[in-house]
Amino acid sequence: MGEQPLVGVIMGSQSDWQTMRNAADILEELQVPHEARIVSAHRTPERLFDYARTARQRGLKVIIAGAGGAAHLPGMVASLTSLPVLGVPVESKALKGMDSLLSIAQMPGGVPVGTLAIGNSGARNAALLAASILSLADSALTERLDSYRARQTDSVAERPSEHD
Ligand code: RP5
Repeated sequence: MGEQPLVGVIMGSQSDWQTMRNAADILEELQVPHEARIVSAHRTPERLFDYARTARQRGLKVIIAGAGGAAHLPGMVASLTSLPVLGVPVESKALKGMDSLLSIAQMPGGVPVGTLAIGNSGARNAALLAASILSLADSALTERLDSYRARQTDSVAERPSEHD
């Protein structure tokens, strides 16, 4: 998207993109200007500091941060900016994302990260929540979000089918 990004979708590794693209896809669908970047708390700490410290002045309003395993990225970003940070626990191979979930959710009081579900659902919901936050000051986005919900409701059949 060419416009000034309002949502930053960041992730600890290229391997997280398969999950985090679900967030980017929803933002695209809702026409929310966004950017996607790889920012690792462990491998590129200087990039992390720079990204988080300049986020507000660059015009970002919400940051969605996805990471797996020892998932310090969302918490570290939240420590460096007062923008809302939504954390997505990426499913890890060894512990199926329980490690990611607990390391993102168990923040000390005073440094909040809004933690979503493990994996693709969490990434999708982080984007919907980011859009919901932005819709507080954007009535056109509110309409797009409401239409999204209405389409979702309409897509649910009343009776189960024999064919999935
Ligand atoms: C974390 O380590 C990343 O967020 C990723 O989920 C996990 C594994 O990274 P790779 O070894 O696949 O680069 O920092």
